[in-house]
Amino acid sequence: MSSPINGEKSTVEKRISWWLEARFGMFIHWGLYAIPARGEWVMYCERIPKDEYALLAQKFNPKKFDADKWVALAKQAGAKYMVLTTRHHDGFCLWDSSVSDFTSVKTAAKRDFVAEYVEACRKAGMRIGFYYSLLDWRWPAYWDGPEKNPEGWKEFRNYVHAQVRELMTNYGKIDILWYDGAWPHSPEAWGSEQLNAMVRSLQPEIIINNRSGLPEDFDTPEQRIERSLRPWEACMTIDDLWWGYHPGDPNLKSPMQLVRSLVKCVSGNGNFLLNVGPKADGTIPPEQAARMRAIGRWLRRNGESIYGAGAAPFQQPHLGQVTMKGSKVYVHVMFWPGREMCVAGIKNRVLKTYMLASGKKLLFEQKEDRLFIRGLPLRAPDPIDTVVVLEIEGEPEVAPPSFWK
Ligand code: FHN
Repeated sequence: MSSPINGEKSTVEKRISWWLEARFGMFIHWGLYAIPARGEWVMYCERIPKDEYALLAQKFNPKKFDADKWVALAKQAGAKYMVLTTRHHDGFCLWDSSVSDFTSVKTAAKRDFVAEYVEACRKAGMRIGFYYSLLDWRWPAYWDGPEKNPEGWKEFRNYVHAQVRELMTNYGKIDILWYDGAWPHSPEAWGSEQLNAMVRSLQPEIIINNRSGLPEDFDTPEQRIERSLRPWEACMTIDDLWWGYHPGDPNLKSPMQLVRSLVKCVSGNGNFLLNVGPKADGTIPPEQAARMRAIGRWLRRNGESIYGAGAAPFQQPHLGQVTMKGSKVYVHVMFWPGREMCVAGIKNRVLKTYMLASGKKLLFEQKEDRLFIRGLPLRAPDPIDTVVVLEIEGEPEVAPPSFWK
């Protein structure tokens, strides 16, 4: 990513460097759909007529909404940025849009939740992301498309561009624009080139995901961890399937699964964006909050192996995942081998080994491309992921296997 001539950081690299360092963000899907509490696609899946669905806005008055509490939870989780659904596919805006009457300011709540979210993030030094759905199920032109309904599409596209302009203009510095919902239309149909040029003119340091139909700054594998040569971020639900609140989806991922997903992302130079779906009253379900806090507890002991870390050439599938930062190799031991561990394939001289969480130094012996670490406890000190640190000499070098010789 650096420019080939003088190693200077490229413009993209400069604006995305904080994000690559951050590694972990909290996604929030919240809106009218939290009232029926059957996920964010309830309007579409249950074919609720838009006028009937719009009645929900008269009931959406979340007295318990407290953005400071959301941000506090993100901090407790160890997240370094947040991404809030400013408008999802149902068209309901959580901000004071001048091009829509279907907003949280002009209906029962009479509140600009985006403004409250931004203020809380800024107060806490939390990086601010806006999710924005290009598609809006309420517009017939979205369903017709530009070919069938060119005039209607033009009006719809102007509405979308106007809303993005509002979000980029009225709330100060925004760090991430997380588009969604471009399908099935082309970036040309959305005017994504012009749209993102406008965004960058208003927010020169913003980073933009790849879901306006253009690659922009980072890729966004969803519900899967898929490494990319470009900057990338895997986004995941905390339960099986739903982003919006859906208590009927009881299969919440365990803290172990969630931490290991974060580690797997970082071991592939990726970020992890984990979603919570607040209730209609604005509170985050306690079972979701508990998992976020569990991640935070692990990160408080092991965050050095995540923040600013990335892939290492020394993968150890028999032990778990490996991340690296500078001269430190972090072996994330998920399959505890017992009192002795063999880390294979490191050609570098190993200077020191120790447990990251406790700092306890470990006895080790290097025999060519095998490193034996001994005197370990019989059971994993941290069943979720015990991190063993290897400090190596020089640039990382992999020793090609030769065990058959
Ligand atoms: O349809 C949306 C879905 O509701 C959710 O917002 C996810 C989050 O990345 N994006 C779309 C599905 O890909």
